[in-house]
Amino acid sequence: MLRTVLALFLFTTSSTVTIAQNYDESKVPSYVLPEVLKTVSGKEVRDRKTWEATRRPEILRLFEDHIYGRMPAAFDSISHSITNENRKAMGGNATLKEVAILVYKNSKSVRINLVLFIPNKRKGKSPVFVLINNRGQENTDATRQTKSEFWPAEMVIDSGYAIAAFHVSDLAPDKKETYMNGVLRMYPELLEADNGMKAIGAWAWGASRVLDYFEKDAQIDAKKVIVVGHSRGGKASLWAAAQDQRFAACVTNCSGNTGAALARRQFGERIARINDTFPHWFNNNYKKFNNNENELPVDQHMLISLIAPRPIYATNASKDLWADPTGTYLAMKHAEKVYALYGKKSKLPATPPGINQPFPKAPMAYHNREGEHNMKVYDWTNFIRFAKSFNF
Ligand code: GTR
Repeated sequence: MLRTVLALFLFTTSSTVTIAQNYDESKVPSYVLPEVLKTVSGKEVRDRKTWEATRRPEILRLFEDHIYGRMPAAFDSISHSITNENRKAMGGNATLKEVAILVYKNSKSVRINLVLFIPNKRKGKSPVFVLINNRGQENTDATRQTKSEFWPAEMVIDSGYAIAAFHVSDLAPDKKETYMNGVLRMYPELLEADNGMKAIGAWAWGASRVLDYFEKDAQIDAKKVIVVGHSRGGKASLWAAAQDQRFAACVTNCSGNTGAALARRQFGERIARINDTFPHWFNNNYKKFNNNENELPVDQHMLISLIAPRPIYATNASKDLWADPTGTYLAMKHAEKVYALYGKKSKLPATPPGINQPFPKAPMAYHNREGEHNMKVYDWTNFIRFAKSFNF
């Protein structure tokens, strides 16, 4: 409700947006999705080899150039230091590590502050859920004085998984006036280019640097990293997993427009609105698709396809029509054929399951939780079931 009111408010105060939001399924226009298994030159993709050699790189480049922006090619160095360690955190159940990850390029640097809890009862290296935190820092409180359903660390530890988080502001402040005061200071050429990354790209890049750290932590299994994000963070978790294939699995919670939902349905939030309200998220080229979804050379099912054959979990919330639950489900369904190239059969039913009917199994998982736009214990309970379904 709050989001609907907000949408109406933004609509009436915005100067450039001219189209009202549609929440009526019967008013979804007819559309034709770009074919995921046909190359730009028109060749059908029938096998994994052609997908990996030709079509996958093509699609990745299209997403970079038209939506999320080109990512930094390299950096000069990366180092880390443990700023706090407690082997008896959570009443002895976990080891807490607070880690400062420093990345340098051209004598500029960013510092990513990672909070990491590792289960003490697990033998050997732990698989880990890492959250790209777009909400308040108190949600991932290392002291555990504040506990939040958004990041229910105790529950995840009790289930035998490590849980980590970093805040988006370490990479790019989430404001159109200041987003460049982070990673982009190191890459002025990307800031200037129409196809250069902005905040969402910077957040995804940060997730990859955290993965670099996991590769150096003897208690973490860096081949079992599940990247998690909610809403704008869920757009970033998808983009992180799409371009960094070291992420073993992806959770995209209520990610909506330019996340897991199909743009061409024009249901709920639209490209014009997201670009108008958050011009600092996606590259300049994306603005060409304001009120012009059908001209996009991709749609979001193709972003999900880039994650294949790795497990993916998309969610929605029943009252969060802004994020288009049906469009999210359809994007997942349209990506199934890429999973099939790898012999991975999706267990998702043909039509969207009802509210609170989770399908938390690899390779493709989905649920529509009852309630508002949020990430809650209900969601995390199913993310754990999901991780267990592929034996992490
Ligand atoms: C909204 C935005 C959504 C989503 C959300 C959030 O205002 O329109 O695309 O990102 O914010 O991040 O909670």
